[in-house]
Parts: sequence; C-alpha cells; structure tokens
Amino acid sequence: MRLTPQEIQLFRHNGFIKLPTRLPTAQVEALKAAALKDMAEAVEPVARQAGRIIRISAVWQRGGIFQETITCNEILEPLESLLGPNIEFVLNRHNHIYLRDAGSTHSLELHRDVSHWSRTIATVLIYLEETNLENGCTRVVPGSHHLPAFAHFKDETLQQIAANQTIPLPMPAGGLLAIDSMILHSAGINHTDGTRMSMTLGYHGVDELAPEGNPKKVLVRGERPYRGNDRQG
Ligand SMILES: O=C(O)CCC(=O)C(=O)O
Repeated sequence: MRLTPQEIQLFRHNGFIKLPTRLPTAQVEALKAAALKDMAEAVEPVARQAGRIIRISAVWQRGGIFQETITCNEILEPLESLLGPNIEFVLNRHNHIYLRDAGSTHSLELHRDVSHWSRTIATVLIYLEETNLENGCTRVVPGSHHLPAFAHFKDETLQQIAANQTIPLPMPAGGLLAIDSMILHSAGINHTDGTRMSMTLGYHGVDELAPEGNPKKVLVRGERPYRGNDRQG
C-alpha cells in the first residue's frame, strides 16, 4: 500500500494524488451512518447553514469509527511514503465531515488551507458518497502549491488565471484524495437534488525540532524523536 516513486513525484509536482487505496464499503457506510446520527442529534461542535447542520467538527474527539478511520492503514500506509514513518494528526485544521447539497456555499471559492509552504499539511479527503461533475467534486489547480505569486490571492487577475486552470477530480465512494494543502482548491457546486458527503483530515510528519506536548496534534504512527541541538547527550 506504499506509493511508488512515480506517485510520490506526482504528488510533489502536481500537489495532489488519488491514493491507490480505498475505504471498504462497510466502513464508508458505518462512517456515513455515524455522521448522520451526530447530525440528527446535533452533537456539538456542528456548523449550520440556514438552520440545517452541514458540518460536524472535531471528529477525532468523537472516537469510534471516526478515530478508526483517521488511523486506518488505507490512509496511513500511503501517507508514510509522503510524510515518513512518524505521523501526527492535526486537530485544529479540518477534522470534520461536510454534508454538501445544492444550497451549500462552503469552500466553493479557490483557496489554500495554510498560508506558507514551510508549514503545509497533507490533507486527505475521504469521499463518503461518489462525487462527480454534477454534484460538485473537488477542484484543484495542479502545481499551484509551488507558486508564490498566489500567496496573496486577492488580485482579480490571479483569481481569473487560477479559475481558468482548475480541473475537477471525480472520485468514487470510499476514494481517497491526498493534497498538499498549499494547492489552490475548492469544492464544486452541487447541481443535484442529492448530497455529497466528505471527511477532511490533516496530517503532518512529526517535527523533529518541536518539543513534545502540543495539545493540537495526536501521534497516529511511529514516534516523536526530538533532534534539536539543545538535547542532552
Ligand atoms: O470537499 C471538497 O471538495 C473541498 C473541501 C475544502 O476545500 C476544504 O475543506 O478546505
């Protein structure tokens, strides 16, 4: 389940890769059911639009199938090829499930999830329903994670250039898309009567210079070796 050198190179070059792994159907169904239950019972924290719950947040903290998914081999094994053997899950970026329908307006504009290449994250999007051109699959601007010109994405000309180069990424239910979070991306508009549910998760390779004890990160694979030059011995 490791990525090939070519897939790693494509991720670094283009800023995204469709992972060769997929979540099993039973796990996708269990995740959907758990998310819909938390939405129906309004288990906080949630986000609403026009009174309806469209997102459940802090999915790690909900435990159960959510944590099992965040730590599953289908995600962490290919991620090891990108991040190395020591991986942390980021609690305070993403860590949520969206239910998008025709009225959804969240994340429709091209954006980056983080503001600097030196602090990027590997984001994994898990599609709990098939996404396609009609129901608003994810859009990316390939290679845009490298472009400093897009750092201040307010300029209208830049926005136009990016919008013209955006490509859609249809994905099956259970499909896994990894992006460098500096890539310009957005959700598409859902033109159907149905929903499109997806889970968004952020991961870091362990920072060898950071002392332990950051409460916003959870070690999900390997260990936290500290290699700062102020260490003893
Ligand atoms: O769900 C998607 O297609 C994109 C999500 C997104 O842009 C985000 O969570 O930052």
